[in-house]
Amino acid sequence: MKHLIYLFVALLFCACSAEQTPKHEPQAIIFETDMGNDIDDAMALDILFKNMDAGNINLLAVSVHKNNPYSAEYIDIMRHWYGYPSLPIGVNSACVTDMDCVDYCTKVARLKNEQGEPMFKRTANPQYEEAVDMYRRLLSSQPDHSVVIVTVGFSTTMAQLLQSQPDKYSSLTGEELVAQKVKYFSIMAGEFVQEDFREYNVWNDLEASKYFFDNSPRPMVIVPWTLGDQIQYPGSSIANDFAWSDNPMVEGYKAYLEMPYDRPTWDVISAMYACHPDFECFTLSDKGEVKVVGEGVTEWRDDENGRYQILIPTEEQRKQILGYFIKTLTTKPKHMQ
Ligand SMILES: [Ca+2]
Repeated sequence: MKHLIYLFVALLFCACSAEQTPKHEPQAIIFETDMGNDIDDAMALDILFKNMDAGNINLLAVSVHKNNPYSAEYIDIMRHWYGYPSLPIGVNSACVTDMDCVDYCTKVARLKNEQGEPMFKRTANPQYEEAVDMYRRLLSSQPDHSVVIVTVGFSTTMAQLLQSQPDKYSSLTGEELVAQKVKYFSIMAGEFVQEDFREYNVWNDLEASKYFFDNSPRPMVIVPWTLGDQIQYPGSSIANDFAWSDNPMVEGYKAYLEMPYDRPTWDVISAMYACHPDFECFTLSDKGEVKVVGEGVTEWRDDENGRYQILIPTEEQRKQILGYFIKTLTTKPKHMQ
């Protein structure tokens, strides 16, 4: 009986769910994404919208640094579908682009329904703000050390933000503004298990990655490549759990690779952590520093005064994280319930 009680208490602590009653004010979050390069960005944005629904977070904006107009259009489709059509979207007209990826954003934007009309609602003639301007505008109006930036693509915009100069929104430089307003970065980047591994988000904009890791004035909680690979979202869930509606995330998943396939959840973990840092589904490494060397290898150095920590959940916690993903992604958005 005693064991059963312990089990119950353990389950209670680890019952991570987007619907859990918020313990505090909604966490302000900005989502920085290379939407379109891999499907985990779309799954991460789903997690953020579901936590908006639950009152856990206040998603201030989405900033996209993939230089393809369909990436912003896909995010626009998602904000309509999840019930947040006025959510600000920022775009970066000075970014690098991986053109070799399978572009599910374009495919989903072009989908038609049985009447031959676009399958998903979107904004007519949308106007998007430049990403760095949007960050400066939003950050300057937020309380000090209050905003979590979930950054799950290249570091292009983050480096540009740190290097930005005073403007009409703030008399502070970008680095000063981030130091004052950002709580921490929840970031998917790098690899610390496999030697000489050049991680995608790091090498695609190498100079920006080096600048960001060297100069960030605020802490980072890092999801490395191996962790994302250890938690695979099951393609069977995509195939079986979403019959209740056409869904842009699901259509993106189906368009990205040949179904059925399981997919690592790199960016999804960074999004979940920002929504639930207090939950006992996560273990953090000791503090340290990260150096980007060569052509995109990330080196870790233990340092008790370091700015960075790596997420290192146990095998049991990884199962709980996957359970959270399946439960949350398959939940209907609040406005459809
Ligand atoms: Ca990404």
